Amino acid sequence: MARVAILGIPISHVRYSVVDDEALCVVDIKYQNRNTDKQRKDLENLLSAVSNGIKVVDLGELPHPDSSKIDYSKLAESAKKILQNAPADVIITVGHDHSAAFPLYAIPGNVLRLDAHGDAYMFKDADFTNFVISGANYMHYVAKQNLKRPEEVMNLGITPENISTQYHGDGFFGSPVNLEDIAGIAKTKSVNLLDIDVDVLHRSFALPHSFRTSSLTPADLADIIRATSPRIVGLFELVVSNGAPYQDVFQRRDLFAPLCEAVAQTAIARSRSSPQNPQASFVAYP
Ligand SMILES: [Mn+2]
Repeated sequence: MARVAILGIPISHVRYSVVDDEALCVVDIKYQNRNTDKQRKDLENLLSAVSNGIKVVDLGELPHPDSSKIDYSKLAESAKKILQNAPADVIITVGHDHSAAFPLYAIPGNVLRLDAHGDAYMFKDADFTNFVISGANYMHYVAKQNLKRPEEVMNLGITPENISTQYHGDGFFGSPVNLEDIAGIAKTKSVNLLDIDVDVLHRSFALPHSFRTSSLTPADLADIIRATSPRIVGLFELVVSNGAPYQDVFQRRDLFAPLCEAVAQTAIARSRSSPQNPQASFVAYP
């Protein structure tokens, strides 16, 4: 039976302040144990409700030894270990601050990033002195630290007026695309990670806290999931503005049921063609 696993990455922002267009200077990001417990449970229930063709596995939270200072290289290492070995066809990761997606960029493969923002604010201190990773700048860090090559990432900051890779700092990651083309373009690359900020949805579907919204519908997102067939789907910014988790987020079925259905279908398709299945990967020669 196809398997979908759930992993929480419990990083929340406590304080955020945009100082000017170029630098986001005041941030306070915390690792908060068990902060995704209710969301993982609700997501598990929703996945099981929309599809009886899958088994849902809760992987718990990405572990981190110390909550006072986040060590992103340790998180990246454990993300690699857990996600590459997870007994699952598709893994959904849930998190609050979008910087929680950062550890996923340590995992090999192409990324499609969907957001109302590019999350690649530059820092004035180009050598990263006093750099604090946040949901506004982590893609700048990914680029500058060469965690991914530009051709491995399609970073789309989509606004209602303009579908483009805007806010991406210094020209990394491609050029503007049309909304209708996203699934088609993404299909031409094999996408391992689909990194989604829920503010990429149109405001009629928005969660109450979204700072700014975009133009996609849940059906658009479901189409993109089916077209790209990713192994990892990250859902981020599942918070209210004061940093507390938006507890009932997965009870918004209008928003998340289509995504869960698409993930279940992807898991079923991947389980049938999985190279991990020895019967599928070895050809019997006469
Ligand atoms: Mn974001």
